[in-house]
Amino acid sequence: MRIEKNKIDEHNYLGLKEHQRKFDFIASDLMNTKEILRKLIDFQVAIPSWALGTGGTRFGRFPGGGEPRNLEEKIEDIGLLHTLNKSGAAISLHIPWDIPDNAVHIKALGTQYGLKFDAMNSNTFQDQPGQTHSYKFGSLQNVNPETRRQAIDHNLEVIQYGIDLGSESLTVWLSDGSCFPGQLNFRKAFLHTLEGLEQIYAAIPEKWKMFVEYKAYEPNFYSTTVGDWGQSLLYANKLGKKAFTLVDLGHHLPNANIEQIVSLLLMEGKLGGFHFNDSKYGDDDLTVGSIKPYQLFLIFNELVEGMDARGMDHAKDLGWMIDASHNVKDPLEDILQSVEAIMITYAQALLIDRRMLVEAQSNNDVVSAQEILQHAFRTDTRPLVAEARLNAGGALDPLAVYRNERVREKLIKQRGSKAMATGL
Ligand SMILES: [Mn+2]
Repeated sequence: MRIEKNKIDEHNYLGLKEHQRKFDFIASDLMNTKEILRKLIDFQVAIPSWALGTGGTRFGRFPGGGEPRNLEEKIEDIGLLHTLNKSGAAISLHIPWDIPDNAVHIKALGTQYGLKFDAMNSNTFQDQPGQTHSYKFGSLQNVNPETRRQAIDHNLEVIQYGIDLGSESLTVWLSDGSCFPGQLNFRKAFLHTLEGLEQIYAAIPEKWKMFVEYKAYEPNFYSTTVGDWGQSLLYANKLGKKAFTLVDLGHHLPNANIEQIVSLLLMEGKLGGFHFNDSKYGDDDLTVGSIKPYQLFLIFNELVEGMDARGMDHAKDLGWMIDASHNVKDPLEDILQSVEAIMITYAQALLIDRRMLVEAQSNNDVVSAQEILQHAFRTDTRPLVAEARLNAGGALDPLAVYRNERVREKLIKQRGSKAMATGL
């Protein structure tokens, strides 16, 4: 389904006076409102095709109804979200959950909704029906060369789908690892994986980026073969200039200093992409900003500082993607909340007084440094984000429009209460 522009205009008209009051208040304090609004408008986050259905856990899944039944409907849903918030102009596909049987048609459909195809994701963490070799004991690390070959071939196939759709990156996340001491020779597992990644890398088109995503644990609980940013960086450095590390917020051991990781990867020119989510304990895949908003702010602080130091374009030079999905919310509402949290936090990071911060740091003025950061973090940037959205043709309050328009009810009517999206 689509939401007509006049519905959004109606909603904006009703909220405009109150919005203007709030926006004028924050803008009166800023010297560079126009520049901030421009950056907010340009900043786009890719939505993963697997976040459109209710995520399950290994204990069960509770579908909410009206989930997209095919790739076309997934694109339709992401298009609908983008109509509302104008910040999600890209879709990230997962193969084999979303094989584009007719790439020309799928690409054209994306264009109709103003969407591009962001990073392609391969899957060698589960067996597909009819698959010759099992990934039970890993894919690229596997002791059987034929299993490794199969995993490489799958990635080559994913690259080809990406080329057809106009994507420009491949994300490789491997669940490879071991559950028990002695199960694996770490060195051999690493070298096999490197050899496989090299073969995949060789098929990466010149303009593309290859993202090597790491994860501390789960589904393997003793070792993971791409387990942390150090291992990912090792691979990326060995592979070459088109290979980068991808940071997923949920893929660290508890209390890891993710902002420091981000800063150093950026310094090395090896940070390629980012998966947003939030967590309390492990890879919980909760809504962005729902648990640790200050940590998200500190990460954005390093992203903005590090990208500016290298003269990078915030909107284009890193891959921004949401990677979250869970059991209890309407997944589309959840994505609206996640994107909103990202935009609010990005805006806060843009407000940090960099000159004052550098001065405080060079004087070892710890108190001022904290004050400068927290002043930005405690600024309510929601009116800035809403103004940017208004200028871009979106809704002042996307969630309110979504609910007023009874989108979920309409989707259930259209697709049925038992419709289930492919994915986890
Ligand atoms: Mn991820």
